[in-house]
Formats: sequence, C-alpha cells, structure tokens
Amino acid sequence: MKHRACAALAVSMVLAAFFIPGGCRRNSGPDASRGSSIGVFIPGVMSGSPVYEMLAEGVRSAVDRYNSAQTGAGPVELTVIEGGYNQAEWETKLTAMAASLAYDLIVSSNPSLPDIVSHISSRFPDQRFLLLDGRLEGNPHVYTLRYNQREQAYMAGSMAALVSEAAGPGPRKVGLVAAQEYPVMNNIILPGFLEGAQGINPGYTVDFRIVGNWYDAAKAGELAADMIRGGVRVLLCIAGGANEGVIHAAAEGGAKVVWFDTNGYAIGPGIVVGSSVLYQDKAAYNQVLRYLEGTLSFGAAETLGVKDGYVDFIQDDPAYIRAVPPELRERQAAIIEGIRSGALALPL
Ligand code: RBF
Repeated sequence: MKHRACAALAVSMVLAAFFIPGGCRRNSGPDASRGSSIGVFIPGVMSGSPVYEMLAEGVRSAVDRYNSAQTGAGPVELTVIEGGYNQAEWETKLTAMAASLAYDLIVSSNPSLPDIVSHISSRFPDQRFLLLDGRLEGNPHVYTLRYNQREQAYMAGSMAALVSEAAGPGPRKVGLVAAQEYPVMNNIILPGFLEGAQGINPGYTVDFRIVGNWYDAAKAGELAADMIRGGVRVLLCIAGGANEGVIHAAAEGGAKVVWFDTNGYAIGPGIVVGSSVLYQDKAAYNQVLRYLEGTLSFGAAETLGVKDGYVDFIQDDPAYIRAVPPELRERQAAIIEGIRSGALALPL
C-alpha cells in the first residue's frame, strides 16, 4: 500500500514536471519565486584576457539589471569560476559544475567549449549552457554565439599592411603572434589577416609564430623581436597575457602593433596603431537577459559581425588619430565602411 502511494506520488511529480507551466524551470527563465543561479566558467584566467573580462562583466550587468528590475522575485545569483590555464582540466571542472546541479545556466566562452559541452550535456541533460565565441548547432540544451572573425582579422590585416607600406621600402610581411594554434586561429583568423593585408597589396605574406601558452610575455617578446629583426614592421598579437611582451618588443624595435578583441590604444600609445574589436560584453549582457526573460533559443547558433554591431575597428580614439596619419585612416575607414555596408562581403 505504502509502495503504491509512493509510486503514485512519483508519477504525479513526473507528470507535473511535464504539464504544469514552469514545472520544468530549466527550460525557460528563472523561477520567479525562488530566484535562479548562473555560473560563469572562465576557460583560463580573467586577468590579461579581455574576452573573459568582458564575458564576466556582461553577465554581471545583465544579472544586476534583472535583479534591480524584479519585484518580489528571488534574486538571480552569480558565481564566476576560473578554470585555469591547464586545458586538460576544463572538462572535469565544467562537469563538476553541471553535476553540482547548482546552476540553472552555465555561461562560458571559447571555441573549444562546444566539444567539451557536447560530452557533458549528454550526461546532464537538464543543464542549460550559453556559449560565446564558439559554435554548436542543434543541441537543445546549448545556445552558441560566435563572431565573424574573418571580418575582425581582415580589418587588422588591412591596417597592418597600410602602416607597413607607409614605413617605406622593406619586405611585404606582417606578423601574427598567437598563443596557440586552434581551428578558428588557423582557418579563420590567420587567413582573414592575410586576406586583409593582401587587399592592400597582394604581395603580402604573414610571419606566424606560436607562443605555446596564454601568459608567457617573455617568450612572446622574443618571438616578436626575432620577427622585427626579420623585417616585420607591424604585428598582430592574440596571446592574452603574453601580448605585453609583443608591445615591449615593438617599442624596442621601432615596430607597430595591431590589437585584437578590445581597444588597446592606451596600452601602447604611438605603438598600437589599430584595435580590431569584438563586443563580447554586449553579447553576454544581451543573451543572458534573453535567458532571464525566457526568450533565449536553446539549440540555436548565431554568428554576428560588423553590420550587427558585434565586431568593429576603433577609429575615434584620440590615440589612434595621433598614431596614424589621416590618409591611412581614410583608407582604413573606406574598408570598414565596405564591410559594414555589405559591399565587401566576408562571410564565414
Ligand atoms: N583568449 C584569451 O584572450 N585568453 C585565453 O586564455 C584564451 N584561451 C584559449 C584557449 C583555447 C583552447 C582556445 C581555442 C582559445 C583561447 N583563447 C583565449 C582565444 C579566444 O577564444 C579568441 O579566439 C581570441 O581571443 C581572439 O578573439
């Protein structure tokens, strides 16, 4: 008798989860009466990596905005966990977050996350994920947003070649110092950078060097110095905390730097001659708010670029205006306008 009563209760709880609106609260926004919890997983460390700083900042702003606008609802709680530089540990750490059942939504960012999350998602099917800077389509528990980094890298390449040309006779060679090789780097960013440089002159090549991690500024500096000795006059750096070494080497060797992801003009005034950015803070803010309002489409994969307002090249910074002569800025402005208007189409 007791068993039958228990079975009936269990069945009715399962049915309630399916049929009562809000019974399955992970499928929509947060539970208005109990609040909700969001966990941000940083695959690396925040310091020195603006993509991750922007991620945490955007999620925090969305949660603050949601909490301050809610009346009577429990507050949404936010936890940020740094995964550290050992990439082999990320899956275990992210699995622990999912297994804890502590988070209605886990937010992260990185092109390697979709693969890791696919594994975890099959073991924890109730867990929802919001992944930026990565792509996975058709998993009903995962929403992804990536940026058009062909556009972002193209604008870096055109600026690098414009400044290199203006530096006088020398090899038509621009530099790219990257922390590590990964598919987006090798198949989108590096070719996009080359394509942008060759748009200025088809004779350009790219000297491509790998640091081996996202923090070793001394190693990045040595690579950059070697490239500068080899005739490179402008370098793009995508190496997180190691970027500092590239700035230092450029300052010593009379070279220039194009910055990636955030506005970097203030980091090396007169040395940084371009900032090809993505607005990950805005993406995190908007998508987390959509989640909290119950309108985020899990299963969808979006790609956003210049015309959507998520990728850009910063042209109005006084340090850019001081560092780059007007005729070069005008040529760069025309290229950016071409991308924005669609006249120069750079799809992924
Ligand atoms: N970008 C960073 O700024 N800091 C990092 O620590 C970092 N770690 C990464 C680890 C992996 C495995 C991959 C694939 C990318 C990483 N990125 C990192 C690069 C980031 O996702 C993005 O491609 C670049 O910031 C260029 O937009």
